[in-house]
Amino acid sequence: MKPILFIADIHLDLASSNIEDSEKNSHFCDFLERAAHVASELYILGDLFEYWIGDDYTKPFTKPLDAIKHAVTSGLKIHISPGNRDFLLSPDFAEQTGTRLLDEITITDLNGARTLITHGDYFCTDDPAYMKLRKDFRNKEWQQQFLNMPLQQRITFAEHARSQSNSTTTINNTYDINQESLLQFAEKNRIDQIIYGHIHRPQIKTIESENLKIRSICLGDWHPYGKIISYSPQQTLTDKISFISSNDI
Ligand SMILES: [Mn+2]
Repeated sequence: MKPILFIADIHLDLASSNIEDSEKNSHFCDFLERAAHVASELYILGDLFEYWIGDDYTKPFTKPLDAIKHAVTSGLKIHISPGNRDFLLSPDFAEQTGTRLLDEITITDLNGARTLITHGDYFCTDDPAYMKLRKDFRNKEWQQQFLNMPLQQRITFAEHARSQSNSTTTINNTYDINQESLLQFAEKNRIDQIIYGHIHRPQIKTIESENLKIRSICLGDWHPYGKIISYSPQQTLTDKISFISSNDI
């Protein structure tokens, strides 16, 4: 059986003229083609796109969208979690691309290990301002109002939100998920491990409290390559997991 791949935070930005962005875009398309041969499933854990502001703004993304469709047609199952940049990906998008949109909090069984799969910002409870913003953005009425806005206005909004977010998340090294919130959730839901992204600091570690121990796997963002995880069908919770480069698939 083929392995399952986990990636996050590709932040595709097709509107950008930056050389690294265009390298990343073509690397992502190549990666998908190779992944379709070597893997059975691919989990994209949020922020596939730098921002997603509605399904009427797909034109810049034609190449990666075609690459996704092609990989799906070749037999790769693709699951996509909503990130804080692309939570507006719609069921229609999933249908068009043949992918499956995951709930923000998804718990799945990986060879007997109950695994929480999520973008990660759900647990950034140390930042109350961000949590408030997050709540507003997830509000269905707000989303509908936003999607009804003219395209140019939505682009301006997203560009502004991006500059705000860049100044807090990537520059601030202390930005992290709150371990207590995570452990509370893990205890309540009997989680053995979490796989997430968002923080852009790839790391595999054990997080524990008095009565609980979980494995925490934070994936890397892409520049143009990303640190990703390949989960083999035999892999159990006690086996060592290590990162591979998206370029080595
Ligand atoms: Mn993110």
